[in-house]
Amino acid sequence: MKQQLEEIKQRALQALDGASSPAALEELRVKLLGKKGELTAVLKQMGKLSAEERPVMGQLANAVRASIEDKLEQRKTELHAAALKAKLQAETIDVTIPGTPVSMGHQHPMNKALQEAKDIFVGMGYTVVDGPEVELADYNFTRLNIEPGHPSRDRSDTFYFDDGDQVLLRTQTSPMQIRVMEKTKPPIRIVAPGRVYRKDEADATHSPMFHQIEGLVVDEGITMGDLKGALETLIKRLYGEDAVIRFRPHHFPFTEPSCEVDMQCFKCHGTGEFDGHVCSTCHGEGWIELLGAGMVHPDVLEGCGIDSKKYSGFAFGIGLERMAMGRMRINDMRLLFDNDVRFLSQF
Ligand code: 2NM
Repeated sequence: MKQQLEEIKQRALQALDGASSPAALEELRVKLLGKKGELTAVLKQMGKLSAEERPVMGQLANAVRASIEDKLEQRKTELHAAALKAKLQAETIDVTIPGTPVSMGHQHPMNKALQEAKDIFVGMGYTVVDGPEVELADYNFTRLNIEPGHPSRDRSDTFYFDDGDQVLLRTQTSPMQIRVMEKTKPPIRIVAPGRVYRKDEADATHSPMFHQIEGLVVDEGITMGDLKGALETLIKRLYGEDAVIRFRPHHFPFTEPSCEVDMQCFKCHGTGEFDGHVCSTCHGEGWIELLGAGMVHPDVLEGCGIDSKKYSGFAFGIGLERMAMGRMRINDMRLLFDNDVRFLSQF
């Protein structure tokens, strides 16, 4: 019986060494250690042994079982490692193959125009201020000298939230200038960029939401000369040193005197004609309107607690869409709001 056991062990270890798959290992385990296995068969003969022999053989049988189990475990580990190695080799990744490109986004042209304008003003010593888009009629109209009944207050022009026409979507960013003037002592030098809202039908030149950047300078001795210098600097930095501009008298309730500033058309150079046709950029005018400006009305200053005998100031308002369209040769304002990537990716 001892010999039988030794033989089983030798054959078992050899067979296990030769097993080349987990399935073959399992088959061997059943064959060697299972209920109908070889070892069990030998153990069943233990009853025939003498009392002295029985424990000796029992020990030996257990030792044989243990070495077969150890071998099984060892082969299992080896086969698993080999399978993993083969899998890793088969799945080698070529890291030099170009990947799927990720398309990069970029700033919206309106944001670029806004950033450009802000940079120019910051370079001239202005501070950028930000404020609410939902405003009080008091800040948006009354304190800007826009009296009750003025057409711009009409419900057909302005978005109101309440029946009393007191809360609205700001129609310009000048309420921010009022907020700054009532809280800050001169000297004041600010620009207020942001969204403004008017009940305009959307067409090639209008949108019910658009962007403005409004500026305000208040100090002792500020004159129309300062206004002209600041705006000329802005326009030349935006459109180039050879930009030709003109100041034309105008009227705003919040400034006196007031003006509008035009730039000579960059396409027809002021002639109003291009290729024998009416110039499409300036519609034959020869000039392109850029902005409105003026000396802050003394009543507006006084309304904010600023002594109009000691201080004076200038203010201006620029439509950013118009500016961006001029700078980037865009001919339809709606393109700026459509968010069509085919358009946006050109900038
Ligand atoms: C414009 C044109 C002219 C303006 C005036 C003020 C304030 F608050 F100081 F009175 N802020 N902005 C102003 C002046 C705005 O936009 C076309």
